Amino acid sequence: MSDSLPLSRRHFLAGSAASGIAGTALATQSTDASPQLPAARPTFISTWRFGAPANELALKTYQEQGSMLDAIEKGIGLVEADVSNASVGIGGIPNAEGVVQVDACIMSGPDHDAGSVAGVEDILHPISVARKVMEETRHVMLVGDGAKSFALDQGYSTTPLLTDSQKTKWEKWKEKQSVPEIDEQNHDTIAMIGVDSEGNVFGGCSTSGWGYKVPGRVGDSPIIGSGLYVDNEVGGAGATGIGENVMRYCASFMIVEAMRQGLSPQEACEATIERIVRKDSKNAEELAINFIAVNRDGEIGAAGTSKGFQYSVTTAQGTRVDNAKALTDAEIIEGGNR
Ligand code: SD4
Repeated sequence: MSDSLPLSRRHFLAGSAASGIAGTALATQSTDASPQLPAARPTFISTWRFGAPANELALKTYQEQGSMLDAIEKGIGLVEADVSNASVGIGGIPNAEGVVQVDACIMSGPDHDAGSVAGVEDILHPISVARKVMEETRHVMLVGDGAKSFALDQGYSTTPLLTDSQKTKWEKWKEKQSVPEIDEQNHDTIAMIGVDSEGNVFGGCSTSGWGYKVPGRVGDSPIIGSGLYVDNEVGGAGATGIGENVMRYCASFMIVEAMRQGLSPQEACEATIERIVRKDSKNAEELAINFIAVNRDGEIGAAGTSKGFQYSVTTAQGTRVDNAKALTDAEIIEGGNR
């Protein structure tokens, strides 16, 4: 069984190309996994339903201020500040010691620059600190206490990220200490990719990671090429799900490289999932990996091994929240090699 990515385009998504971005307001959820929306620029695509208001803020920021990095930072910052979101920023599920440790990264396509922080405590906007790492240091990634000190040096203040309700849940968890599944309720990383009106590609990703993780555990989200990757010649991709199953494959990088070889964003997401599922000892469901992608033209794609994976896309025409195509083991095995 071949591991190689396909070298030719295949068109296996049919019937959904005509579905447009829904009107003005936030969207309609379509039932037919229809990621083939008309390409438009600027475009913002992000993981999950809560990506919709984040995209809208990103688009507004870009339209008003002209900066895609501001757009990505503000859009993701909205989700980081949302207390009700249990896997990003404040309100996130803590680690096994009851401490919220957050991860984030940002990438700028035109100069292929990147910044990242991991395992940071008490910082409300890790995406902003990741941007500072990119812009103010000669490094790409800072972790733990060093990242926190850097944030404080840059003028950010500390904010307790553990909410009372997450503390209560953690205390209950501690009694049992069972490893929580990453499922539909426990799945909230935001990865966002934006393409500006000229086709330049930018992206960011932010998470508090796997709930009750071993202290110090870092997932895919802040790892360039795993939870996020952009290449200005091609497009970008981002991930959500069990980071361990994404980072072992540099999956976002793999998707971007598949697009470079001529696949559409949708085909690239699916081909990458198929390649991982075929190789891995875990089945599709156990892998729990979900991806979004967009190319320079603003064409989008999304696919996952989790049935409930939704993504949000925003252009000047409006916002749409959609179910991503779910790839099961059976489909992948029946699908043959691609
Ligand atoms: C992680 N990928 O830390 C993140 C978690 C996630 O939906 O995306 N949850 O592994």
